[in-house]
Amino acid sequence: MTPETETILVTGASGQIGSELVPALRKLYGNDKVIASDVARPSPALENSGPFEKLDVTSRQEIGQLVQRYRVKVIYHLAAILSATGEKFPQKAWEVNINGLYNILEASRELGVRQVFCPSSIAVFGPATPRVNTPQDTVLSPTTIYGVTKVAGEHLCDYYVRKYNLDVRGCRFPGIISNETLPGGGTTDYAVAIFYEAIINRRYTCFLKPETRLPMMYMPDCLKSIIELMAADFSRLKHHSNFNVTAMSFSAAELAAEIKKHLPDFEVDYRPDFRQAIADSWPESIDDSAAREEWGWKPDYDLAAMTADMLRVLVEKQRQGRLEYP
Ligand code: AKB
Repeated sequence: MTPETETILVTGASGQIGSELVPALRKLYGNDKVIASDVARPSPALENSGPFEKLDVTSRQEIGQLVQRYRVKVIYHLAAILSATGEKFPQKAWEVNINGLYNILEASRELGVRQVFCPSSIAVFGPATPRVNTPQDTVLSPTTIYGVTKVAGEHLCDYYVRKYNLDVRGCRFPGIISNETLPGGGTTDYAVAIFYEAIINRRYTCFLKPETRLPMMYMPDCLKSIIELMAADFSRLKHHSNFNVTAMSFSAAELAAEIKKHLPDFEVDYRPDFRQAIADSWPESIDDSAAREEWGWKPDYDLAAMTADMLRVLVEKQRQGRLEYP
């Protein structure tokens, strides 16, 4: 567990996970102990609840200055370019995902950071990997640049564990479904957009085929996995930065049918685009038994519970005039 006196830095704090992880960490460790950072402008909620610093993770100097100024001991490194944006801008994906991570690890090694969390992704897998119940330790031959950076990132993190005794941990996240901040530039983003469109327009055009099945997780489980993995006893971990974690798997059509149980007039049509090939290269479901054995991972939300909660929260936001969707 992070000692209460330690300062925590979160990169990519304005993103989908960061915007909910920062409040969760501030609740646990105190507002002033958690420095939120991002290249993008913070939301008022993020800015008003504790320190926020503009940070470009491709600048080693900026990271070093922040770590020194706040005497940072723990870093949650969330800044990344996701799969769909990565295919549009592969050089940028490499720059942010690889050079950014290298800068974070080097600053941590040099400046006495104690612990680092860096998310990985189901994008580490590729067409040659078993697609159903994908094992923890298996073929990693991704076909996207995002996947390539995540495989390299996992190995780099594990190298710092072995070589420098830096405590680096990470999960291979599936698609994350949330109702606070929209995801940006991912292939699994449809599973968030569909809820907003269902509530606002009762119609959604999905960019994946109806039968496309992917592993997914609701944000409360995602936050729980991060916090529990970081608190786990290091000596019990056989893996470090590459834990498979999952909560549910569903196809686009199954998600639409679940939403229809609550909103019977909801209609979906399907117009697959370039993201279909990315989704087709990823597993349908993954085996997270290593995470369960090594640090007690267990999700709380399945498809039915997640759908009911997403609709409850978003409908309430709409009632209060706070439902923001581009
Ligand atoms: C994406 O779709 O790129 C991400 C991921 C699965 O890592 N949500």
